[in-house]
Amino acid sequence: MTIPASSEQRAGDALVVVDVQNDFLSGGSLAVPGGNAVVAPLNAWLAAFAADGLPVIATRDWHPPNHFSFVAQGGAWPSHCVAGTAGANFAPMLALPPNALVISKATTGEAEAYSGFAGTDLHARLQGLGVKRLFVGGLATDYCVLTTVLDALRLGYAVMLLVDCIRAVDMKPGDGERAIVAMREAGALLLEG
Ligand code: VGL
Ligand code: ZN
Repeated sequence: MTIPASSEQRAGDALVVVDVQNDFLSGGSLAVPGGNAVVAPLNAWLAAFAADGLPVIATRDWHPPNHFSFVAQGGAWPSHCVAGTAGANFAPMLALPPNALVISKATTGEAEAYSGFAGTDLHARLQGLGVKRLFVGGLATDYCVLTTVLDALRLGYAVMLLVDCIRAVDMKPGDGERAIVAMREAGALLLEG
């Protein structure tokens, strides 16, 4: 069951844009298949949240050059989203408002943080803003979106998953679909558009 996009944002909502960074887009070092396709629908949500003066959060992978998740350190991923490099920049076409709250994660050598809540002050910041419900889109469905959504639900937020605004790595075929099922079963509502 997917809710049509006519469900509107309201006071107490925030939009969370997960890791829409150059390295996860086409030509990037860890390009997510179809990743570029999230930008246009996310821009529509960004415009809607901005028009209503509602908070926008942008998370970013922000790794040191020797992050332990990189192949050179024995990890699983090619080097990606190294802090301060072009690959770590938000996609230039992503229309983030100037007052977007940027949350950097996995910023030290030995810590992984797929979730925007892991090792960050995101929860405290949202509480300070009186946020109760999160609209979540971005990359990648089966890693950072999945873990961010599951953490949010555990922390007591309602979550609207923007299914047109996410794409999966699909290291194993079906990972993205399984992640969506897991988020839905944990309590996320799926929202089109
Ligand atoms: C991510 C793999 C490694 C993500 C981050 O943003 O989903 N995936 N680091
Ligand atoms: Zn990473």
